[in-house]
Amino acid sequence: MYTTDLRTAEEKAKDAKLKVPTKEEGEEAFQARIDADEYIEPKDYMPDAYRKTLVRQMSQHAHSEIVGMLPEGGWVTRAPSLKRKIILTAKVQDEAGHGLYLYSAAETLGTSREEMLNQLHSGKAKYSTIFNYPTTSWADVCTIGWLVDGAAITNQIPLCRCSYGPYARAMIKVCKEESFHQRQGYDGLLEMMKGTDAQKRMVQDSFDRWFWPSLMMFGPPDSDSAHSSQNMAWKIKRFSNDELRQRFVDATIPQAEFLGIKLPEQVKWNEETKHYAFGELDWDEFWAVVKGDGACASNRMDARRKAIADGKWVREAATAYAEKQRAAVRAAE
Ligand code: BYC
Repeated sequence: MYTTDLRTAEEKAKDAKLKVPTKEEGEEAFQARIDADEYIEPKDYMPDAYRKTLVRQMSQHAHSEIVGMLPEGGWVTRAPSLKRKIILTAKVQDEAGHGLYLYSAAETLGTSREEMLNQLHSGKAKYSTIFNYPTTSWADVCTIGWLVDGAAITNQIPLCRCSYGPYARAMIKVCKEESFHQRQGYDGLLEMMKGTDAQKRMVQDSFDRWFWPSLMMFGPPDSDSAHSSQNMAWKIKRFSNDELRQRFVDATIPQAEFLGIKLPEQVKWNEETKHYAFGELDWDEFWAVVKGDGACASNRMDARRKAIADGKWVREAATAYAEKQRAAVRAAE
């Protein structure tokens, strides 16, 4: 009789004695590895919910990188000098690279890039709220570098120690590049603050519009964060949304003061806590933007869908070429 089981009788007897762990035992052993700060790798056992939340967060992160290219990409031709154009082009290309690392890392969990992109384009998957705000001046491009990339670094440095190995490793390179982005943005603003009154007003106006949305990048308050407690137990997140938001405010306010920006009245140093207080954010606005009501939401998705449709022939040509190469290799063997 035909059989695919090629084990000897001895091996079969040995295997029969092996005890298959129950789901509970598997999850306990998994949590013990997390508690011991071990990295979880793609072929290791992981609970379905761990896999699911990682695909959710990593794909949302990847989508944010490629949607984030759109507001800045629109300014490449309008950058004020050749130097600024070159720097901005490099930054926008870096964001594409970040998307690539993140989609690749997420694919190791068994969801294809095509599937993740379909979820973005059908409106099922989220991307960061910040990219649904309009970029109306050159100062906005610099403010995005300073505040948006600055907030991203604050969030992503702890992700370099995330329990899922491929995500943690992707974050190390991303953070190095984001820190260049943050500095180029701040440098652009410093330059403008040395300029005319109109340039200074442009910087102030830009800060006033982007400061609050940049604080919303850290997600809802801890009390409303559905995923935080489990994701912290799994060491995907190392700090809560509110902790990271506070860390970002504390680092950013002295930088704003150095620039000569007038701060919102809610922002005040608290001598007791040794932190800057900043009052309550407009959480109704946050949830409305999360649900797709942002000023630029439909533009962003139209641009993404157009890019996918326009690039179809390139993907088909690349696939046909790769197939031709494989056939040539097979023929030569
Ligand atoms: N925007 O339970 P919570 C960049 C959703 S891009 C939209 O706290 P979690 C850059 C959340 O998904 C940087 N949605 O969630 C690129 C959840 O909804 P679902 C992007 C948000 O996951 C180009 C619900 O609200 N960085 O650097 O524990 C140019 C409840 O939230 C947002 C990342 O993506 C938001 N802001 O924590 C320049 C970092 N916040 O999924 C720069 C990786 C929350 O249940 N992501 N939601 O339907 C994270 O660290 C976490 O996912 C978050 C949220 C802190 C964002």
